[in-house]
Amino acid sequence: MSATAGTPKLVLHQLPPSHPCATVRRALTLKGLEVERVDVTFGRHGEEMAAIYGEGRTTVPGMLVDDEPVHGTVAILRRLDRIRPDVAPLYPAPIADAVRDAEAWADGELQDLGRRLPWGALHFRPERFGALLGRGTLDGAGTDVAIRAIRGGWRYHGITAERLQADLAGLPAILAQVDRYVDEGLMGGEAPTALDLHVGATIRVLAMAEDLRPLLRGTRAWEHAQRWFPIGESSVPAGAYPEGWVPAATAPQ
Ligand SMILES: N[C@@H](CCC(=O)N[C@@H](CS)C(=O)NCC(=O)O)C(=O)O
Repeated sequence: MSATAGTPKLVLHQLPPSHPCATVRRALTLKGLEVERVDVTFGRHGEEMAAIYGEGRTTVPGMLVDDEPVHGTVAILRRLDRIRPDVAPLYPAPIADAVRDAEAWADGELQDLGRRLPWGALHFRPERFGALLGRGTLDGAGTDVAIRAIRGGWRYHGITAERLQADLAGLPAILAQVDRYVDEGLMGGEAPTALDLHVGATIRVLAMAEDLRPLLRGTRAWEHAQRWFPIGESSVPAGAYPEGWVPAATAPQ
C-alpha cells in the first residue's frame, strides 16, 4: 500500500482481540489514516515484536511509521496526532497536559484490569475462550486446550483468586474515576480525546463478562465507550465469577 503524498506509510502490528490495538485502530479511522495491519502470531508474538521493535518490546501494538518503529499505544497515539494534528486532535491544546496525565492511568491501571478481569472470568467458563476470537462454544477437546491457555494467562498476568476478588471489589472505584474525568472535561465530549479511546476500548473488553454489565451500565464510562467502541453481546455468561465477588450495582446516576 503506498502512502498518499505527505502521509507516511503506516504498518500496525497487532493481535486483533487486544484492547490497546483497538484503541490505535480507532485513532487511525478517526484521523482518516490508512494503515496496513499485520497480525502477529499469538504465542510467538513476543519474539516477533522484539525482532521488529527491539529487545524487551514484546507487546502489541507496535507501528512502523515509514519503517521507523514506534512501540506502545501511548507513543503511537502521540505520533498519529503529530502526523495529522488538524483532524480529530487527541490531545486538544487547552487540556493536553491533563489528558496526558490521565492517559498514564488509563494505559496502566485501567488497561491491566482489561486483561485480568476477562482472563479471570474465562477460568470459570473455559469453553467460552473461543469467543475471544469470534468463535462459539468450544467442545471438550477445545476446552482442554483452552484450560491450558487460561492457566498460562493467569500465570503471565499474575492473576490469583485473591487478586481477582480484590480487582472486582475495586471496579466501582475505577468506574468512578472515569466519571470524574468526564466531569473534568478530559473525555466524553463531542470529539474524542486519547483518553476516550483508551477508556472505551477497555470498557468494551470488560463488557465481555456478562457479570460486569450491571456495574458498567448506567456509568458514564459505559455511555461514552459505546460511542467509539460499540458493545455487542457478552462472551462469558452471567454467573462466571464466584457468587458475591462482583459488587452490587448502584442505581444509575
Ligand atoms: N500499555 C501497553 C501494554 C501493551 C500490552 O500489554 N499488550 C498486550 C495485549 S492487550 C500484549 O501484548 N500481551 C502479550 C504479552 O504481554 O506477551 C500498551 O498499550 O502498549
